[in-house]
Amino acid sequence: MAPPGDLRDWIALLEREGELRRVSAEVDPHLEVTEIVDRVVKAGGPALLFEHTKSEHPLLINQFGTERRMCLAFGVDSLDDVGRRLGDVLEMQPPQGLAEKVRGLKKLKSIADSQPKSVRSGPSQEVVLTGDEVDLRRLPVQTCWPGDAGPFITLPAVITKDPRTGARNVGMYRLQVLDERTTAMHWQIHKDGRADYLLADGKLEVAVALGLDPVTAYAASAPLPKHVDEFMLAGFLRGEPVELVRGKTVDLDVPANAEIVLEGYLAKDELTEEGPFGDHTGYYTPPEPFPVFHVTAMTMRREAIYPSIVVGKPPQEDAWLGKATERIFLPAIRMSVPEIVDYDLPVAGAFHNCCIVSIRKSFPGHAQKVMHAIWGLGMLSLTKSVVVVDEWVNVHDYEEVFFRVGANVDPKRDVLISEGPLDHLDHAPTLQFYGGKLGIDATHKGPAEGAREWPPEIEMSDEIRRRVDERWAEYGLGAAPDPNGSRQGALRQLLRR
Ligand SMILES: Cc1cc2nc3c(=O)[nH]c(=O)nc-3n(C[C@H](O)[C@H](O)[C@H](O)COP(=O)(O)O)c2cc1C
Ligand SMILES: [Mn+2]
Repeated sequence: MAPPGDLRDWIALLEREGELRRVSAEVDPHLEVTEIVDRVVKAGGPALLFEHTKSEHPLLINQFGTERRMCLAFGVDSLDDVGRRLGDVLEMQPPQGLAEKVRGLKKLKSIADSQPKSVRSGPSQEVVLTGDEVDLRRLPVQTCWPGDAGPFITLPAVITKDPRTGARNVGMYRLQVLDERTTAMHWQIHKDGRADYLLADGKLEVAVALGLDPVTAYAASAPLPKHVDEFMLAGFLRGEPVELVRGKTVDLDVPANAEIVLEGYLAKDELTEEGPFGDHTGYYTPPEPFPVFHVTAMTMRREAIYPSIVVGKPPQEDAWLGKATERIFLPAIRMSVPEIVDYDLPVAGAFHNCCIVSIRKSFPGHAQKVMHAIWGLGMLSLTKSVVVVDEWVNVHDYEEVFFRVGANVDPKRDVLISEGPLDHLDHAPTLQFYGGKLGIDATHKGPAEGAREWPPEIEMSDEIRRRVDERWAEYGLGAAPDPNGSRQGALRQLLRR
């Protein structure tokens, strides 16, 4: 099934699948929406389309809030399928024989087709407001938490160009609405949009797309290398190029199918206090200076739908955007570190606090090598703690990981304390951006690593297992117990997968 072409296709798909509820009661984007969504997300509930928001525009939220909806968005049965498609292209080898050549050509075509396509006009410019006509307060922008500094646009795709190369970047960076025509631009120090800004001379043009098809919206949050255009990833994952139209007041191309586009610029060195904001760390991030975004045009579809998301104490809706990234990028990570079998970024660890990784260990110090690899790999470099386990350990089963850490670790020998860059939002380190790293080697070790002879693990023999399977009914114990049976509450599943 092809992924949806725009937000309205997506809403229709969600509705057909019983994954969306329309709410006709009037609700207030000031705090009330958050409390509703917080309850619905935690119950694994549907996407919500609030039709009456004290503004002309309906508000869509929780579109990504379950694994099933994430899979619907990508048109797959499992998020690993998306990763495999990407991995297939990354691992392309010179083809041997005709059949492989044909398959290879198909893969190359899928890359060629992922390039964004320019079109002359698009629904995102049905309504064009410029200059004094622009009024951001007409959008149902949420104030998410009681301590927030004001309303924040939380699900944007922020488009910039590298002033040196012209290469496009798309990133999801929240925007605090300051008045009718300005917002703050919260790109953190490790992010690509900010790098474009630092390279700009005087001014940097920016466009912000709101209300995209779900794959393109996801792509804005994907941690690609700086020179790779997130719209290209979106085109590749959708199997159809992202269509772009020229901005009305900026020299940037914007998605033709967006519900709303904000065009404008940042003046170099014009900063404002951004925050506080109730963040995905579960804490408020304190006020900090960020650039001011001046909106020169606001273009829209007629009856535009405004998309939003709430972050806060995990788990929230963004958990599934993060899980999508975790799954989609596994094959790419394996390209650089092939001994990695699997990894898990626990939702409760806000993604950057912990990475559990299983490896095919083949030499002394291998676990330490992989820790350092993680600390040197793209956005994973900000990971605060890394737990390394052997290839047979299920990294998504946190109880099993806890068992391995408890059983296999001599803290004096197997815990590595290092230091390096940390997430912009991490409030724990003494210094912002820089601090301690923790590596825990929970793999099996032997004399070559200073351990004693490692004892064998307890396993029942296959023969006895088979016999008990066959004879289970004879024992009169009812249905055979499901090893995961009692543990599958919706929340628990989200936390453990
Ligand atoms: C809902 C949501 C909100 C986000 N808000 C921000 C933000 O305000 N600032 C930021 O720097 N990153 C934020 N991120 C993370 C970035 O989108 C992510 O790091 C992305 O890779 C940035 O794009 P870039 O790699 O092109 O810089 C957010 C992610 C999600 C899913
Ligand atoms: Mn980028």
